[in-house]
Amino acid sequence: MATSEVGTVDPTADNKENYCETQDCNKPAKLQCPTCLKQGIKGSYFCSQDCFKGSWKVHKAIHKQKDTTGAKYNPWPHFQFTGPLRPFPKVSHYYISTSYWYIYTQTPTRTVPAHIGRPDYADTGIPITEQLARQSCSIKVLSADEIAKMRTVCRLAREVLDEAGKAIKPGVTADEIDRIVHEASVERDCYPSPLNYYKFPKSCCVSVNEVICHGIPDTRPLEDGDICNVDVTVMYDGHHGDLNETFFVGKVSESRKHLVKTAYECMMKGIEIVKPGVRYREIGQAIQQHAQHHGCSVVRTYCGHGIHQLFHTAPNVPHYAKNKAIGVMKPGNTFTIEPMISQGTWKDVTWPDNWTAVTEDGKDSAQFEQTLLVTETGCDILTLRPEHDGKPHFMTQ
Ligand code: 1AY
Ligand code: CO
Ligand code: CO
Repeated sequence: MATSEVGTVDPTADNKENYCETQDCNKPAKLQCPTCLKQGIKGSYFCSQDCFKGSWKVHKAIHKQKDTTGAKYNPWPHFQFTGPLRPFPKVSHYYISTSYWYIYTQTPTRTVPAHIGRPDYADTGIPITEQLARQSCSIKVLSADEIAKMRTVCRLAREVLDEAGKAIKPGVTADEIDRIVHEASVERDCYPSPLNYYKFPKSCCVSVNEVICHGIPDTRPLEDGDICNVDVTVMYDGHHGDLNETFFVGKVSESRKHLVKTAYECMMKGIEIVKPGVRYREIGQAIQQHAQHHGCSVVRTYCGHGIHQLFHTAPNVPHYAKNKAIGVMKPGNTFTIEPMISQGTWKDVTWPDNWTAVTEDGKDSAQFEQTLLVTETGCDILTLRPEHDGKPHFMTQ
């Protein structure tokens, strides 16, 4: 969709044709839910009482949506949300599109100063070198010089994540966390790798509650009791370092604590088996066994990955058992382990923003990630937290 100018007119004004909110119905619709009318929620319409009744279980979550502008909005009336989380509708900037009003829940794109080294996709959104490398699926063995650069960038990535972690508390928005990540990266002469990677619009991923991964930072304030994953990757001196942690926001329920602890342990179970000669496909076995033992499931769509001069490359590292991953670990390989562990189903659904991955059943999901270097005897965790014995934030919060 082409966006043109920033406007000052009421962006919630309804001057367009409306269609039934029920998934796959799409008939012209004029009926509005009485609760929506009372609350001033725009964008939600139904063609008939039957569709309204059929959609009720999913539809009613919008009534609980929090808002600071007085304007509630359903941005994707034809998408069946799986849980209570919604993209946050606060209008800080909005754009007039040619065909209809579009409310932006994100703030404008941030820029990186010209003196900082940029990946090939920074301007085009297309990671050309990564796509060319995809044809050969060999796993790179890094030289001593390249390993030194990986140690440096992974230390910097850890510093950036720790800065974000300090800011996490109820009321802080994911957009503010993104600003902190962006500024902490730039202060260290790093490029925040997610920015414009396949056109991702922000500098890190922030994934709350039922969001599995790739949440786009928006202006929703974190709420007491949320679990919030921040995934940071930075590029420095031509190399990427990648890590993420799930944080507690205020006072978190015991069941969420159990999920986050299990996700952390799953990552550690995977890391423990890493040494030369082990097959990449064995990692998933160790992880799924632990997840299942604690009543949790393992997401299958998103995997760990090789990382060095490229953000995502060979090997592909599934976190589930009985996978067919290719390759044997060799000293000098660098890759991530980043299991996404869910409380219900392992199945994922992607929001219409084409990024936000959520659980199909709307139950919570948690994740941890480290970048690893295979050594002669095992592995070094290049993104380990230097203080607190390397413990993650949720254990020391
Ligand atoms: C990812 C992507 C964007 C990401 N993370 Cl902001 C951001 C954060 N995460 C993971 C865990 N990308 C990944 C992976 Cl494994 N791989 C890159 C992958 C992808 C991109 C977006 C979402 C998910 C996965 N790209 C694969 C596309 C390859 C298509 C292709 C291109 C050229 C030749 C053959 C195939
Ligand atoms: Co990712
Ligand atoms: Co990663």
